[in-house]
Amino acid sequence: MYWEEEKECMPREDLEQLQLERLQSTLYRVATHVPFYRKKFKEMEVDPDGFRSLLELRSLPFTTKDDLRENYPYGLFAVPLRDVVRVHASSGTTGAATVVGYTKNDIKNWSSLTARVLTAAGVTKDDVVQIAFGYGLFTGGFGLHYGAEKVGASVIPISSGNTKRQIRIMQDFMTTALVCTPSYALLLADTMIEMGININALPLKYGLFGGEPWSEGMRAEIQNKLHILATDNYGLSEVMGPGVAGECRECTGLHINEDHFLVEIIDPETLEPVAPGKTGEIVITTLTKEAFPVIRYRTRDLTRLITEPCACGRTLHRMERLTGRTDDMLIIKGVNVYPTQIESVLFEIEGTEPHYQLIVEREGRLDKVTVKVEVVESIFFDQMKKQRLLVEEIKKRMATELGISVDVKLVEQKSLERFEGKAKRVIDKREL
Ligand code: DLL
Repeated sequence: MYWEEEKECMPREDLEQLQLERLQSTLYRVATHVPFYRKKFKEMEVDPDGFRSLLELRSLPFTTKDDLRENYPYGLFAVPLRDVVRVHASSGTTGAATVVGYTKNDIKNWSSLTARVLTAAGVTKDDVVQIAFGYGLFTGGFGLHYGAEKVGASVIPISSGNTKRQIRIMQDFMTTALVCTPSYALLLADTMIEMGININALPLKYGLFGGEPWSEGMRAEIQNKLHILATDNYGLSEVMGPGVAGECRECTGLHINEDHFLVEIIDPETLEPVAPGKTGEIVITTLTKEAFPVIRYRTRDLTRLITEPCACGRTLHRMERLTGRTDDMLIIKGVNVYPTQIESVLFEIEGTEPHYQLIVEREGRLDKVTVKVEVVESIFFDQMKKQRLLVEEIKKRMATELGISVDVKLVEQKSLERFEGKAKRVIDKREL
């Protein structure tokens, strides 16, 4: 049930002591080997040798995606390249790629952490794990692959894409755990339904999904269609990749691997910590990374911390499923909303399909959003009246539940683009 019980269930006091010691050695490492941090520490008068308490974390500088880009490709590495055994990169949607490296030891830790995430979701050595994340510079495929092997499961490194082949392999190789993005899981499910496959007869038991935002509604949809337990896992290449946090079978938030990552939740405007339990940007400091340590990395991801004990027995704090990213936020007639909130409302409305797209345009200083949503066949080809009622209902729910007014366009089933990796739900036509 646990991969590393002694770490995952550590008394908080011991964990905090371990975090402090690991932070001290990380600070020493970056101050000695990374000119970028040495300079920053000097400017901010940080004495890495005099760091005595986790409360002093706030005196340390932040690291941003721009800092990574400015030091492209290897400028922030803390070891010589000869000690780096693996390089990954995140393409991102804008700007230069960011490059990250791993020593042998980093790969060992990474494997243990993805093994934790897989174990927490229920995966054991008796499972057949189909990894439908891309293998390559993206961290998803390789990251979870090494963890699944460490668990001792039989791993199918199929990588992403080729949906029909994924399904055939899933049937023939008797896959019990599927690992991919939630949107791809849904595409696989819909394709199987379309092909008339009896999903109930498949041995599939678990789905571990991550890499992109999704909602509770989407979880329910995937669980119902695939007859599995679907858990959420989170990570980002800049701090490691998958394995930063993952849900246990209670599905009440993602346990953060706090013995390797120190997290803070800050207000992205004031950069001060938010009140306990409040939502803000998660900022992560790596505690064990050798090749590519980062100090107070601004993830831009929004979540809140759950510190109450979890029924599973892990003492690691949890983060709530991500609400969105600070850079995804839409301001619609003055109201701040995230695409995931729109998704949650759509999922509750009868007659709509779980496929949608948000078209964002700018009118003056505000965003105008058109929600394109696929509807069930009976409505699409039915009388205008039913369609009108559905449009009205979506508009009304968006207004009452999110306080926003949107335009709604009903579209035919399968008319919106499907994705094999991360879904792109927002089409941004603004010229910012
Ligand atoms: O997506 C790492 C990963 C791979 C995580 C596979 C989980 C599974 P990047 O490509 O660097 O790394 O993208 C990281 O994706 O900052 C979030 O905005 C988003 N993201 C990742 N996991 C989740 C999740 C990988 N569970 C960025 N829920 C992050 C919501 C997620 N968003």
